[in-house]
Amino acid sequence: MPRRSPTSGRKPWEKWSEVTPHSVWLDRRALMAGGAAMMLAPAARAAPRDLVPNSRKDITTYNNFYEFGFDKGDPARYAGRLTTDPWSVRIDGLVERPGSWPLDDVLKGMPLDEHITRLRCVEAWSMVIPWIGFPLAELLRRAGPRPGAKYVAFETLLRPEEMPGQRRRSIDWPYREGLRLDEAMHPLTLLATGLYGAALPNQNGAPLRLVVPWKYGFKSIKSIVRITLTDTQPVTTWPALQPTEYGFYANVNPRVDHPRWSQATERVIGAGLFAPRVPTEMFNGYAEEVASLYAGMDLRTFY
Ligand SMILES: Nc1nc2c(c(=O)[nH]1)N[C@H]1C(S)=C(S)[C@@H](COP(=O)(O)O)O[C@H]1N2
Ligand SMILES: [Mo]
Repeated sequence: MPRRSPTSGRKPWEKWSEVTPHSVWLDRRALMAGGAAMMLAPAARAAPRDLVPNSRKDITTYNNFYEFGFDKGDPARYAGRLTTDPWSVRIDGLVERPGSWPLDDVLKGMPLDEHITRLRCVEAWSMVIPWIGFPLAELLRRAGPRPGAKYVAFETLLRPEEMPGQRRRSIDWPYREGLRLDEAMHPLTLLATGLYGAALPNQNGAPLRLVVPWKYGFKSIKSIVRITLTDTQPVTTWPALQPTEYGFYANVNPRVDHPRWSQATERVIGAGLFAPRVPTEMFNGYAEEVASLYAGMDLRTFY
């Protein structure tokens, strides 16, 4: 079983320094079921379905990160060149304490923990990823949302010299995302700095990326440099590009199909060539935790 390492003299994401091989997870899960490993228990509650993480290889070689190309293998091939240190994050808009901070200062005091979550891409494939991260709410509380704040907007780094995909103008760079403030404050909404007990690989959005487990994967914006609190719904990359195909909310919903394909089932990455597709769950299996956020909304149209 992996041991918790001393944190002194280490980068925050190295708190969980032992890389945990896939097989060890099964043992750890059995232990947690027995209540013997509370110290290691993931803070994010498990979705109803079995949460055995995908292999590190699956997670780091099958990616969407269009700044590095459209092919699933492009991010692993090209993102290594991205300079992620130094890195700073600007927090502005409707906050009491706006400013720009080096990443180390952003992470100072944040409760880094392991969170095993499902990721369901709008393209109808899925994986399970053992993140290292902390609730976005912690950082927002530190910044102090002002009374008028209703939404949170996020921006990815704009650096075409290191991001070859940004030299194509097919997308209005930088990649942008957004959440309603209550979604952003929900304890399942994370900022991740690592996975599998090590620093986040560049292809997964180093050094800081969003994780919103109940929404389609495109909401989980990578390599964040700016977080802005606003009073109006922010313009976000995919709905701006294809408003008939993608919406701002993008909650996983097996009953609302994409105009060009069904969302009722998904292909589980790593399950093998002949594995059957599995049913997609409402809110990606997190309905119990998040459905109340959408009380009264027509979920057939708010996709
Ligand atoms: N900046 C940025 N963030 C992004 C993307 C992207 O192209 N650029 N792709 C999104 C999509 S479509 C998905 S499914 C997830 C994939 O995350 P992963 O590669 O870590 O599995 O990242 C999301 N975040
Ligand atoms: Mo995606």
